[in-house]
Amino acid sequence: MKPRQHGRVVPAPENHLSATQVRASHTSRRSFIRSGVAASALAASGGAVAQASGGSALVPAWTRSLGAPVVTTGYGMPSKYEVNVQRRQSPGLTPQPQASISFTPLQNLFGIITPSGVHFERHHSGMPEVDPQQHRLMIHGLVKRPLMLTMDDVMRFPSVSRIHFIECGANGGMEWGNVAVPTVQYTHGMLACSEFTGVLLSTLLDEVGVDRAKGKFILAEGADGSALTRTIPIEFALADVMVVYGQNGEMLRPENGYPLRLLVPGVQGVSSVKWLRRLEVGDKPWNTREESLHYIDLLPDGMHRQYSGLQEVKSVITMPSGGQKLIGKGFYEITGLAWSGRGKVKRVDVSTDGGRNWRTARLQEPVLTKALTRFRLDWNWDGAPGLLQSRAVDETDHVQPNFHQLRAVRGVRSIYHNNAVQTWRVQPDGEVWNVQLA
Ligand SMILES: Nc1nc2c(c(=O)[nH]1)N[C@H]1C(S)=C(S)[C@@H](COP(=O)(O)O)O[C@H]1N2
Ligand SMILES: [Mo]
Repeated sequence: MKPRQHGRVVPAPENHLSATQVRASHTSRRSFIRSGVAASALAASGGAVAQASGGSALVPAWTRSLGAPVVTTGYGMPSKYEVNVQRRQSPGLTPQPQASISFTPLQNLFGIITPSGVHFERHHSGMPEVDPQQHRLMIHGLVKRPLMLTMDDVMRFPSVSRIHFIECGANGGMEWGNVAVPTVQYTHGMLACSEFTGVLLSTLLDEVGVDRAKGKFILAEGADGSALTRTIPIEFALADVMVVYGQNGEMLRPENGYPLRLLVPGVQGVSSVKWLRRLEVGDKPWNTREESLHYIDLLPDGMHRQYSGLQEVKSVITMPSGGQKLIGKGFYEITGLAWSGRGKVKRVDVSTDGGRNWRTARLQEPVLTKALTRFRLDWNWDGAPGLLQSRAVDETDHVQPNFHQLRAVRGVRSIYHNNAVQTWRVQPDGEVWNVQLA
């Protein structure tokens, strides 16, 4: 069935930007669509208007003049019309901006790669300014040849580039009890996906000669003020953990751990220690502050679950999503992201009626392990209220739970590891709201 009318999605104005900035970007989109309509009317009328105006009526000013010269120096920035695409902090979430979170604007992004400039940030003690000349990585503990590496040393090892997501374990943490935040940026925006380049940790562990009989765990430590430490089981370390210096084709950004970070694919973000300065091989978990006080799950029986690092299968519709507005009935492409810490996404089903009926979405290639996967589904909105949901299944056949299923096991007192199905309500006026179904 061919869609007759193309619907439009208008992003919600964000109170973090001035009203003029928001209006400017809306106006340009509307006028683009209007000139498109005028162009088809013109074609139908045999081009009479074009002839009368000497053929220039539809030729915009920027086509009739010289543009700005080639920029030969400097670092390129997005168009000024895209100024609304910003990382945002949740006002009131954290009292200190140094120990805070900024969220990725998932509603504005395409494909699976997160531009480095809008990759969410989570710092426990602010962002240190690390001089790569002075930075060192120490590898020691139960090893034969302890090493102290400079950045130059690290970059001489054989390297790999791989696309993986990083998701903070607390992503969605505000929504355990009920709806708390309006947009997908805040519900799911502690999530990003990049092409990372670096050295496999297994390569470095080979170099130092791990004591394979006793060395079962690795402690990773950051060089920031929090000296953040996390224990990583050696199986993970040998499988696919990377010591990373490259992100999306360039050096890591300062906020993402410049010049060196750990990347533990599929595991909650906290294990991907930034500004990595030390790796110690040991025989048991360290039980550090970030493993005993934080990043633990309070279960309904009052027990704490520790070391539950894996990010389970999850998905979310990013468009249409909370805070956006559909302008008129007609065709919309529902699109979103799916991922699993256990491997590849196998299938994503989408419902527009709150889970009564499901249709299988198209998955955009490449579908990569422990990476974001883009899904899409055609939808003709008839103007009736809708309840949009997506539900992902991964290659290990884990199915994303709904809130009832998740709460039956986990209760409502957790912060971390909420992978429940998200519901967006489309109202008859086109407004989209974050809701949870009773
Ligand atoms: N040294 C150090 N590493 C750190 C952190 C930190 O505060 N200090 N935050 C962790 C947390 S909780 C997350 S979710 C990820 C976030 O990575 P990003 O800031 O690159 O998005 O980094 C992790 N690594
Ligand atoms: Mo995190």
